[in-house]
Amino acid sequence: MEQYIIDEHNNRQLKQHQGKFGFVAGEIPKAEEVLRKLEAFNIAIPSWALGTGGTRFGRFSGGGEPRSLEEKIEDVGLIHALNRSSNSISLHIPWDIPENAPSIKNLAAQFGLHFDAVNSNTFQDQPGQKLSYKFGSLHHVDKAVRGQAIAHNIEVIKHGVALGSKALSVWLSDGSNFPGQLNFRGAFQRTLESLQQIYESLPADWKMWIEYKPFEPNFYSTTIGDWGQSYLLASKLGDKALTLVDLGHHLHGTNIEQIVSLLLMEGKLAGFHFNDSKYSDDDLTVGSINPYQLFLIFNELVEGMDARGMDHATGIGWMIDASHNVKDPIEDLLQSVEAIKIAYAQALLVDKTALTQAQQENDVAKAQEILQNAYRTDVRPLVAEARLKAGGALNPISVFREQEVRKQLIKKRGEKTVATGL
Ligand SMILES: [Mn+2]
Repeated sequence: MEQYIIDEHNNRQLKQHQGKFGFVAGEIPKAEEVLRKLEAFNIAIPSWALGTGGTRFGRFSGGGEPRSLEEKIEDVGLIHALNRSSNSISLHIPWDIPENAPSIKNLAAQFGLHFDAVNSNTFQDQPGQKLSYKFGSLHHVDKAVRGQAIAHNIEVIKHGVALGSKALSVWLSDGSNFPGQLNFRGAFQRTLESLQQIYESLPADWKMWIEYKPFEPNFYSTTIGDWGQSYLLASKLGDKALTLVDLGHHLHGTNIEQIVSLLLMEGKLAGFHFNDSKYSDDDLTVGSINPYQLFLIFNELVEGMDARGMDHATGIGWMIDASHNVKDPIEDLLQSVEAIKIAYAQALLVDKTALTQAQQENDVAKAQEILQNAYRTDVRPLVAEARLKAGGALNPISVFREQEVRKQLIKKRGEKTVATGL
């Protein structure tokens, strides 16, 4: 995407934008500081979100999907050029094994991108794989299967080192489908021992992010099923191990913002996988179902990070983990990043002094007023202004559509391409 195209689009919309921005900026204190923080805030794009998602029932490609890691990087580069908020990509091994790491790193740098966490995969059997993960990987009763899964994770770290990543993200599907299938303590201990061996292979400046999920693909128990189990593992492993929160990995009604608050308090929050859901792990566009919950989570993040003097942009990992079946993946990712930045901006507007006082006085109605006053502020012109200042588009999706980018991608890559992923 040539910069002049974005500039021309911005010039056409500038007057209208300035009117809206001037109004909001006049209403809030410290607008400049909010803009600076918004400009610094980036969210990593997962390599598997650039193709159309599917379910076990089917997959309906929208065409022009990236056919290679290089094309995935090009797509993230386009997203970043439009929103100036997606300056990194998170790779999944083995779907995205870099054949030539220096040239991949170089290509990413040309788009202003670097590599976020690398993700291992022991939830599927790969072609030619010696032993099966049908009954789990790091928790498996057979030491040889565990050894294979450990070796895979160490291999993923090596790929990450070559690309300049700083974290290994581990999500295990290990669990059981029926009562009696598994000894819970045994499964936990074996998982811990396996993770310890992987942990020993982490470079000094690396982290291990341990993701949890309550169910699916197993339907009776999951060995790392909730934040407590992840936290227990991370605590036993050491300082480099942290708990990763994926918004879709909770049962209905779970108070995710409270989990976030306590993990931050303990210095054990690795970061986020953002998505939204109506029923369970739906992987819907961030903010599409419950934007208020997203705001409440960001409110705790901002408050908790400030309490520990952490940098919002770099203190923990920020990543989208979504996969959608009916939208253009690039448009969906632009929407997700926008929703995250809106929630972040709203959280920055919360009057903390007044909220603390209301809490101290048990003034419940006042506390709610303070939070909802921030939530109900239309911060979209602030987010747009931050994007404009960074060289992005006032309306990224409009540019994507005006330029008929998907049509060009289909012409170049074909109608029937399928990106590696789920
Ligand atoms: Mn996830």
